[in-house]
Amino acid sequence: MVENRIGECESMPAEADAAGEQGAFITVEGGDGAGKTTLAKSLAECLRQSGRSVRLTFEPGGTSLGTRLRALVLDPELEMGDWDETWLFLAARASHVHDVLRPAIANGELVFSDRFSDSTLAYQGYGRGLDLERLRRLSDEATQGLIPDLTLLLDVPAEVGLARTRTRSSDGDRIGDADLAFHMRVNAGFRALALEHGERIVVIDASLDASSVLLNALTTVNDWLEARSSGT
Ligand code: T5A
Repeated sequence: MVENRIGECESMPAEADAAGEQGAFITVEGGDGAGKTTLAKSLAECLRQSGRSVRLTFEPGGTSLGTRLRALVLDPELEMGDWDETWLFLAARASHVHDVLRPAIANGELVFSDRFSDSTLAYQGYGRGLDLERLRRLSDEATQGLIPDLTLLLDVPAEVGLARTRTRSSDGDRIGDADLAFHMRVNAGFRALALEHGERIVVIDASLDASSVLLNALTTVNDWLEARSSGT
């Protein structure tokens, strides 16, 4: 259940974005157990309380096809090559983009996606060692050029994130169960992407408690919405 973090939500002005009907696409990224799902749900709740039309979605998933592909790609019993894994994530993303993301953005919704293309670059590129330029080209085809307006990158040491995920029961996760060195490469990859795309990726310290992470993320989203509505 999502905690109702009233105090943090109150920091969100009701009329933060004068152009409230304009859609936006915001992604939440980070390593396993960084707290993306927790944050995305709380953010969506706060923004809905401020009267916005908010869509919360995730990858891999978000569509019927994506849900089936998620089960396949995370199945610890299933062996697959690194490019096979990549194609499954890209297929899930393509259906997510044309069935969910583009229509919701066009409809004026504030769309939050728990993971998107940066995850493919961080996990399959930096983590698995696949060619980054090829991944970028394929990703661009899968998304038909859709780029997030803003990305919140939750940064936490890999061992802290993994410890968080391992406190809950799970049937196993083919990627989450990879060794610590893999997850450290993924995190380093996310940080490299943040340096490369400083215009849209904001790094948030996710080793803080969940309320502080939410407050920092709300401030970031609010600042971005205000800057957009004032045209700066
Ligand atoms: N993947 C995905 C790829 O390899 N390539 C791709 O292109 C894509 C899209 C599944 C896997 O697929 C990989 C990455 C993943 O390995 P996922 O379902 O998003 O993707 O998997 P996870 O990142 O593992 O998602 P989790 O739900 O496990 O982690 P979250 O969402 O980051 O963390 P969350 O919010 O569920 O929190 C985990 C625990 O920590 C607590 C929560 O209560 C929960 O118990 N928590 C905190 N504890 C302390 N302080 C905080 N600030 C906390 N925030 C949350």
